[in-house]
Amino acid sequence: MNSNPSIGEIYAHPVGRDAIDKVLLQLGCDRRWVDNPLIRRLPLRAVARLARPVLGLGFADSLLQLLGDHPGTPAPRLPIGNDAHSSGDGSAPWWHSAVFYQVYPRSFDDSNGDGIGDIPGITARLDYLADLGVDCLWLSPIFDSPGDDAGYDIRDYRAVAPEFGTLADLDALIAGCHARGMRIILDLVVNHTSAEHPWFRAACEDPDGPYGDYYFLRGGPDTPDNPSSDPPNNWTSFFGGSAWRWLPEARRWALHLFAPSQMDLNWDTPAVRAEVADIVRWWRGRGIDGFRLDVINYISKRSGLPAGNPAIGKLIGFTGIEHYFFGPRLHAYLSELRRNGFTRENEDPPASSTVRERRADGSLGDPLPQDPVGVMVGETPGVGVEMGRLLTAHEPCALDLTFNFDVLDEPGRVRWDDYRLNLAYLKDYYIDYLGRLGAGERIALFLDNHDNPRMLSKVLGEDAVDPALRAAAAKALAAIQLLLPGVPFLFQGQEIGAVNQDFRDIGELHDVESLNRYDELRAAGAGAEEAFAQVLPGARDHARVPMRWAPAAEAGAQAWWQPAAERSAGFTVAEQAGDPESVLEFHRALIRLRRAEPALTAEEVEFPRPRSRDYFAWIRRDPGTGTEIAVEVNLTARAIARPGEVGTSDVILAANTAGGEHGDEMAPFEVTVSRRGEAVQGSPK
Ligand code: TEU
Ligand code: CA
Repeated sequence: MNSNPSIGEIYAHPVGRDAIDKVLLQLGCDRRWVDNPLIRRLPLRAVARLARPVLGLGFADSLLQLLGDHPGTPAPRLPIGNDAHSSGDGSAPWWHSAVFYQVYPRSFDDSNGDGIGDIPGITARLDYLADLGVDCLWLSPIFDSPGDDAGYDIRDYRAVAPEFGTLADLDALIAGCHARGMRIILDLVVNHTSAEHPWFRAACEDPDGPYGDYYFLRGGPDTPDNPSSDPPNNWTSFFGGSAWRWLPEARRWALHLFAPSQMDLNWDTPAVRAEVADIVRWWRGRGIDGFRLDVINYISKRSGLPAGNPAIGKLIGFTGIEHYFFGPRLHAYLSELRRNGFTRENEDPPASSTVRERRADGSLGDPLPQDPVGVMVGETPGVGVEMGRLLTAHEPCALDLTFNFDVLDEPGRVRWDDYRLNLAYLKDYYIDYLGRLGAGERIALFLDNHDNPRMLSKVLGEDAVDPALRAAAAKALAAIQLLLPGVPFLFQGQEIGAVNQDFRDIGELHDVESLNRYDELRAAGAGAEEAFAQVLPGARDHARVPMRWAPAAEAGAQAWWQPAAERSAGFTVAEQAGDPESVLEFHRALIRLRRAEPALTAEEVEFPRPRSRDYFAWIRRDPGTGTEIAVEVNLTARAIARPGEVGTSDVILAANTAGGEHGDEMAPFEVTVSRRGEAVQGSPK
């Protein structure tokens, strides 16, 4: 690319397209702006000059540097059936049609009453998860950790934190999953370790020794004492302040993109990459089926750690991010890890256990051979659609799936904003995202996780106090997440319509990010109430409260490490189980339907009425039989007219119909799933 390409040329580059889309999204502008041919012809530098008040100085150079790191034309796509994504025999990999379920162990089930959820507690709920239809569990970190970031600061990658149980407990959980036809993946947090990890201790003791290069230690014996000197660059931490901490004992600065005790690993050091691959192989041997990889797109930092562009820092909220969120060697490091860590070698000892086959009718078969490649699910904040595709669908193969976080907020909004998310945004987002995929590509479908307020609360706001509306909207979200093409990741509590918590003051929050943000706001002059109000909407604690198994448990709720503040009747597992109208049973029914209908895990999809703001419909098609399944969702809390041409009267599943199935009107948040094609034309089912 020349030094002053046109907007169109930038947009033709996958990384350029995502970068422009990101800026527009951040500014709350319509992405279709770039479709204008006049704008496409404009030179980048001219646009950057005009937009200087927003983009600041040096935007064009930063962007071109980023593009220069990555090949402009994507390498050939991996053909399905003949690639690292396949099951080894040429068929599609298991996760193409799987439903994942994220467990937040600290708040799932507490087996010994110490107020902290634990591994035996999860094991005790495996029948519940299998009945729900889950194919694969993902556990947030259960490793030994000082707990400065709820376990995302790991001290020992091969040990279980004592509050969660023992390695033997984990082995039992793995075997218990496999026996029920479920796989299990763990959380690989290897952008950073805890400062208490032996590697970091060794690095501090001898910064010039072998472990010094495991981290980013900068400065030297002559560096004047902090705080009299400046940190090595202007990068900021996601949890506030500088991304550098002074280590008086080592007389060095150390990089931490997150909390000051989460030390960034230097992946340019081959020994670091070998250690990570070893950790993965070790867990694969214990029967672990893969990993979710924490902030994995941050592992490759630009050489020399150059200063971040302040304007980009202001726009995105974090200074320096352009030098590591899609770093120069990211793809190379991930494909290497796939090969050396996730891929089974013939000489590897057999895994302790492997998953039993689970057939479409739910019955169980024999244990399957271990997957040739453990699944790699990338947590990739900031990665857009095209970058995600580069990581998942192109040679050499890197990740299997990525989480695209743009789904969580409307353009121009961030997590901390208190606003009502319009479901029409989800519709636009998915139509665009799915429309950009090639054959064989899959997206991760997620709406909630342990880092975000509940999507249901974002959609309903105050109206979530109305139990009927709450249940109805929860079912509409479930239909979107479980019936669109892609791989759903449910987060615990979604299946019972969990919402945000009525936390009253900062004393009720535990999360490092919220507490730091609060302190920063206070330091900047905000009053206690005002600062709390600016933390609450985005607080990660909302999703981290205990799973509500039964109302009775609330008697002892105070005993939990984080008591749930939200206690409305009707939103516990015990109250919903067996009630066909419940949110829980609707999830079960949706997952059962996914399993039974090949159309719902095939790729083909069509979106009738793409521009409607209140009606979202899609038609899935089974290429084998030609069977079509139409899904219609009323995205609003009002009744709307039903367009006639999409659904049929052969309704196979519905929710919120207000009694009138497939009438001319759709009730608030109504969901209708109906069969079209062959079966409708009379072939008896
Ligand atoms: O989160 C990464 C991340 O970028 C955000 O989603 C994060 O929640 C933060 O709020 C950014 O402002 C992952 C984990 O999911 C999160 O729990 C950890 O705190 C973080 O990485 C560090 O390991
Ligand atoms: Ca416990």
